[in-house]
Amino acid sequence: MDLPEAQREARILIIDDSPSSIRLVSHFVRDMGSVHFATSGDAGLKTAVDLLPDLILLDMEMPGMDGLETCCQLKKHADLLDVPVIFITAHHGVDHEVAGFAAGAVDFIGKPLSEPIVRARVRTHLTLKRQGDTLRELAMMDGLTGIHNRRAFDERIALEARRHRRTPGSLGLVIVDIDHFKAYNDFYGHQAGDACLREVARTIDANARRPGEMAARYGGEEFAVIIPNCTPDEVLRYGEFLIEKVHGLALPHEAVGTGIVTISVGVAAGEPQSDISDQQLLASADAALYRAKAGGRNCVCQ
Ligand code: GH3
Ligand code: MG
Ligand code: MG
Ligand code: MG
Ligand code: MG
Repeated sequence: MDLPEAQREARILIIDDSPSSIRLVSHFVRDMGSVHFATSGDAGLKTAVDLLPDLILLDMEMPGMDGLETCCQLKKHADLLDVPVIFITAHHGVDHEVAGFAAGAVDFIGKPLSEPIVRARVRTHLTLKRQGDTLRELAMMDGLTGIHNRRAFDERIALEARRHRRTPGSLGLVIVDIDHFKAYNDFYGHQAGDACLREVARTIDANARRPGEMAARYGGEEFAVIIPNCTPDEVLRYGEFLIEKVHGLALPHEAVGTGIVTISVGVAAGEPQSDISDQQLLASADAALYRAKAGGRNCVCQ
């Protein structure tokens, strides 16, 4: 899981048709993050989608698409919904401000611009944005292992199952369960059990880094991996690959015959463009995992 999203340098986007206004505002916020700009609503929208800024300073009065319309368009993008927009305007008046807030803005700064006011407001909204980002990340992270949690997994698998119905290529799902983990806890103690879970989680997560893939802690000692665009053969081989990786850790497990920690894996793949639901895919991988356990563990079934 890529965590330090909330720790990186802030990105500030200024959308304004006046170059002198852009120069002035850029100067005010020069040390508060990387500063980017666009000189029209259209260009600003495109830049915002690519850049995913942490804050947008938006001029109200622009030829073509004005600030209000630009703000409405920005808020239609799921990826930009949480990006604070501050209006900069020479127009004062209640109606004007109310319209701005209704369009999704978080704040207003009136012209003529004062450097301390611009800096104070930008700082406040960047702090709030960072706090929001941190909370969103924490809400999706498993506290023990640091990888994605069940909530993140549930959201992603539902999204992938929907996407899968419209696109070619099959959708692969892998469920991993540590073998004889109760015996591990009984033998080594719960703290050692936690450390073992972290090791296995790190290994699975490190091997689910291609675009679109996601590893998550699904439950106690169970993990799930989503692999988009993956044939049944490929997902089976991926399951074997994970078994080898965990085997390669050679974590001692003296309470069992193998002498080391092993995993059992169940895999499933939704046929291309079939309308299999996330629940069906899960049930199928779960049944496969059950067969892997019944078949002696330390193996993968489909
Ligand atoms: P099997 O090979 O059939 O999967 O056997 P198992 O012992 O692994 O399965 P079982 O479901 O009987 O036990 C799972 C164990 O995982 C029991 C539970 O205490 C342990 N466990 C679940 N979550 C945690 C955790 O967060 N930390 C630790 N240390 N143990 C956990
Ligand atoms: Mg203007
Ligand atoms: Mg289990
Ligand atoms: Mg069990
Ligand atoms: Mg187990």
